[in-house]
Amino acid sequence: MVIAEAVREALADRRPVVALESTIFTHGLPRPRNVEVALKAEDDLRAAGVEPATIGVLRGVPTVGLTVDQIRELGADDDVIKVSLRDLPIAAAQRRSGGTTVAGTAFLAARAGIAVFATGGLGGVHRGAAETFDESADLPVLAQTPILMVSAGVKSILDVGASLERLETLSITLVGYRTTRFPGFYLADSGFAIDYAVDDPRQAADLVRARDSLGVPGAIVVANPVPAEHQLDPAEHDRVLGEALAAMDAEGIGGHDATPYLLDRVQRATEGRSLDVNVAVYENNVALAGAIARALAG
Ligand code: PSU
Ligand code: MN
Repeated sequence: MVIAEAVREALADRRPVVALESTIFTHGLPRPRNVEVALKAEDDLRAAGVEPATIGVLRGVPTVGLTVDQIRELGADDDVIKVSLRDLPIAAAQRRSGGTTVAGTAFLAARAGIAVFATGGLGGVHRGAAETFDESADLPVLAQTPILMVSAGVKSILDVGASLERLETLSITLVGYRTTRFPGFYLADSGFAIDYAVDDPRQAADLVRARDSLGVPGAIVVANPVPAEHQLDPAEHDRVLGEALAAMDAEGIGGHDATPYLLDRVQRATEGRSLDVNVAVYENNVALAGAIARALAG
């Protein structure tokens, strides 16, 4: 694995660093918006005094701190694969380029010594998982990865209740940001309550210090709702998602194709409105992750 010099220096100087995933721009968002969003996230962090570390696999090399050109290359590559943790050895040995999921990114970020990570919405338990066993590797990997993850809950295409149960079973520390309503990715409120909240970045940083001093092995998830004025209309959300799930069933799609399929389908059915929400969710999470990284460094 390669760690970019800027990231290595920031870590050595104990300056704030935030890890960013690459599946969001290789598989989650359509071109050309994908690369614009990825680069803007980096610019926003730098403007806030935080070193961004976008993580992905470039022609077989797991890279922590992709350059602008490398982000453009991954974002335009038609053969780019989706790299969860189990796919890392394949991508490396077979010299493939890959967008790393939350699972793949969290693993590489923690190995590089990065403490804070931002995504849009975590993976979780898919609907129908009682039959298919389809649960994102994001959850078990976070259970064994000491990182703080900012996410707008789990993606609303999932079984949110089951995902919350699995977060509990897997001993992933979970707090809302200024709320005890669990966010629903496209929606500020998924309809589920959680037990605890933090009210500012300093309190989130306190959780990291407590976790580390106790030796608790897994991740802390800070569930950050999209501001209500940016959320998708709940009625439109429910209707479009119902149609997308039915279409996925009819086409027999599952496994690692399920998440990109559903996100794309919802984006098209909402004529891009869900895409704007997805981007707003992500920017909101990147900003909070930056503030937490600063609190942790300061
Ligand atoms: N958040 C987004 N868009 C995405 C993802 C997250 O706003 O595309 C990606 C993340 O990389 C996450 C993955 O890890 O979706 C989950 O896929 P799966 O359910 O196959 O594990
Ligand atoms: Mn899956």
